[in-house]
Amino acid sequence: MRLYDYPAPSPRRLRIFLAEKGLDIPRVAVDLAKGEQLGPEFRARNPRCTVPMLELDDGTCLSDCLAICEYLEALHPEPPLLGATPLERAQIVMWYQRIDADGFNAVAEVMRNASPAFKDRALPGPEPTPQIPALVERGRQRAQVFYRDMNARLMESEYVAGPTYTLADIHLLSVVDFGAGWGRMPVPAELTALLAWHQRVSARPSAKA
Ligand SMILES: N[C@@H](CCC(=O)N[C@@H](CS)C(=O)NCC(=O)O)C(=O)O
Repeated sequence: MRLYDYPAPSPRRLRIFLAEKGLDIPRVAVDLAKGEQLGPEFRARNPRCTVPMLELDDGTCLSDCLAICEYLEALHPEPPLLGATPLERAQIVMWYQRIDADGFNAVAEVMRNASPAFKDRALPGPEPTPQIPALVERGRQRAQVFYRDMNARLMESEYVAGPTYTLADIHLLSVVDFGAGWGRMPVPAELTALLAWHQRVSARPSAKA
């Protein structure tokens, strides 16, 4: 197996997942800043031109972090990061998708429509997409609503999807750090449940991945 990787939030999600599982997969660097994801070699493996991407020994390529984590969880069930029962799994995936749609996409909307580095790259993928400056402010508003929603959830639950640390927490950690870093949108001080959760999950050794 080979993992195609870059220091960006989606590949980080997978690196944290691997660290929690104690798995070490050889990595291939894809330099997004140089546009290597758009080159013919990578595109032949992943026409969506995104990382992370997992290449199996028979040449099968899996893109999309959730799909890769589902596959690795089936191969290495311990410790469970996608639940131990069908209901737990469904709840974890539900929260993961919510974090993806409302959190990751909001911060990405800000970054990709604001930064000159993303000129004509407002969406990932092979097609050039022009920036829409108005989406920066909308993305900021969406991110604040998202932070408040996650704070409300963490007031009633120790971890995002229930009483244990799961892939949903990994996703939220990567989004909060993405928002605070690239998006310059730290979690507001009054959202104390979200901040306390962030401190707890950041203290896990896997958070350094
Ligand atoms: N839903 C995908 C999202 C992957 C994604 O957007 N990756 C970004 C890095 S965080 C990327 O590869 N961007 C390529 C580009 O900007 O051209 C997943 O979960 O893997």
